[in-house]
Amino acid sequence: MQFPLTSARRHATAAAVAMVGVLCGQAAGQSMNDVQKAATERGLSTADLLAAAKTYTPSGMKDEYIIFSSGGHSGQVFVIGVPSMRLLRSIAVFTPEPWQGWGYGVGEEILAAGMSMGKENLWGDTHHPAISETEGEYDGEWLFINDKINARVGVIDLRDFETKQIIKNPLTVSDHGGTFVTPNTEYVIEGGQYAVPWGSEYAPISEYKEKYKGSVTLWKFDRKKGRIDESRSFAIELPPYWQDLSDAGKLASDGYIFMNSLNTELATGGIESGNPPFEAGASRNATDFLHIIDWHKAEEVYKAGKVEQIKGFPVIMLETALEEGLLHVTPEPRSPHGVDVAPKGDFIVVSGKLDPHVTIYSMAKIKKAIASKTFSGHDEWGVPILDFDSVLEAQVEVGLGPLHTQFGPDGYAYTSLFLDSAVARWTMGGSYGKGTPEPDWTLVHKTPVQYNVGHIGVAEGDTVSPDGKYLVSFNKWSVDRFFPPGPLLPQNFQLLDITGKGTDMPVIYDMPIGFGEPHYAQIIKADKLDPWTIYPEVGWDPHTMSLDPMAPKPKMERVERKGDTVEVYMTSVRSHFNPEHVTVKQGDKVVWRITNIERAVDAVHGFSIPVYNVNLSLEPGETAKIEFVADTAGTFPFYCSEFCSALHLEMMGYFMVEPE
Ligand code: K7E
Ligand code: CUA
Repeated sequence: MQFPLTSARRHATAAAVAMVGVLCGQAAGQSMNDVQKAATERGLSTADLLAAAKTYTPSGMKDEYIIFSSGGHSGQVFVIGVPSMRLLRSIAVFTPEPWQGWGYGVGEEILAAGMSMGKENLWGDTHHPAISETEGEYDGEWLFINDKINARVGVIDLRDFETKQIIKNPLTVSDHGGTFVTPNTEYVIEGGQYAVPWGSEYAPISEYKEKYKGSVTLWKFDRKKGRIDESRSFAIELPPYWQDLSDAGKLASDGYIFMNSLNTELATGGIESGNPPFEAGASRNATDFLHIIDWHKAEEVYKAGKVEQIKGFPVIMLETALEEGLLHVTPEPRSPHGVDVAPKGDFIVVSGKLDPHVTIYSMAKIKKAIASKTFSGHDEWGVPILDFDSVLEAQVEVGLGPLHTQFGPDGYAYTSLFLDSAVARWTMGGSYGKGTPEPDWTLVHKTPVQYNVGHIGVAEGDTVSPDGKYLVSFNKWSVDRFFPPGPLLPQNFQLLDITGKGTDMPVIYDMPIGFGEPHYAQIIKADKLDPWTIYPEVGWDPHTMSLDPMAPKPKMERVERKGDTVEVYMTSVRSHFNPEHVTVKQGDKVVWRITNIERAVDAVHGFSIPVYNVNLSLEPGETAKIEFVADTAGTFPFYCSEFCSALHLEMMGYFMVEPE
């Protein structure tokens, strides 16, 4: 039996058949008839087979691109291959995660550094990952991620895909417009979000205008140390709007930060007292303000010491920012969400959630308006408002609920439409014009997605040289797409093939994400990443990224008592720990060092102690140190929690705590 073949699809089918032929390898006894038969039995169309041929990744074949996706309120980052859409790992950042041994014996100090106001916080709400950049290109060395709920930034080393640092913003308690990096990763930008008094101290909401503050923080990244250097970082005070998404300028707009806002109405809510709820109060105005911040200038002002120390952190006060002319705003329609800088830095695209257009600003016109002081007025805080018409380049009607824009290599731009549940393709003008068959600044096509897309990611689509090829639609709802695993449904990542022109941009794969609610993601060419598969030397401490001189080595295993402290020097190798008996007295302090001395790729050992809430993941060469007080007497079989060998169940020992 043949699967249905429309004339329009005949060409595509030939390609599919050819590709499936290659994929099948024409093994003995197989033929294209078998492909047709299997497709018919499963009710697959020609388009389905073509999509399969474009995405099916046989065992051992590697992906061309890698997605780093935020994990939303799982507090983590996900690593996914494209086009296979296979989940390769999650990276624990703000939330303890036992498989990675994050927060169950190691990582506690890093997690603790991010705790707010002396309280334990064991989750995060990750929104915007940023791969480090060199000259506006992803360089694949570092990854940054914000935590919206507690205004924190995580730093992940892409040599081992592990979190090395968590920084708590001392000024504010929520962030959204971050993380974004400047073109050479000089700074990691973190915009505040919901205005609060400095340090999130108490002030009644009736004092909103006087006491509540907006801000943006520029964290200095020290590439050599691989850490944010708090001592060279600073913030800029902004009006108490809710700062929203931001992007760093590049090339034509190098040196600028663009940051949206909402609630320029300064609504303070209070539905319970008969006031308009925030949702109405904060979307009353037809426009909000795009902040345009000259960070080169701000850096000079900071270095000249024109700052105030607030909560021990240097802040360029709003007054100073205005005196120095480093802050301007311009109107943006309506309840803006995404702001995205075009590859050459010459255009800035803003999407207003309640406006069916994307609004495109020209950097050349912005610079001119700043120089000639073409203001349409000043806001309540005296911030000069650049005249909208004098900085506007174009508006393109794309559809309902535009959120985020990414760019292709060929003059197309793509915008997610939350309400339409679609991805719009439209043409750029200016220096990008004529790259496409269609006229400049024109909507070309909308591909429906399922459902309610938030961010989209195009391969390297926010760099100076987008690759195009693939677009991933990070959909918020999945409704009827998958088997419902209870009422909490997965999100849906849909892969689109954008190699075609015009209306040719089909969905070719659905990937359910059954963990957290991702927001932004960046997609990098896999060959730009060069991760380690084993640690460079036996006794490597991933937290310092250096050899630990105290790391246990073979033949130096021992248990040593020093007063009330018992020090354990342990090694693990298939399939035993050495030593296997560790006996202490109740109340002893235990310092347990353990090294995985394996050199084989993937020879990971776990180390878990019951009752004491310990689980480590020790990758080949890794050493770790855990410390605890043996306050509970008993007999505790510890074991290796990774199935590392045939005799893995025998990879155990006894931790015995003698009662007092
Ligand atoms: Cu649109 Cu936090 Cu970037 Cu979600 S944000 S979608
Ligand atoms: Cu080592 Cu199981």
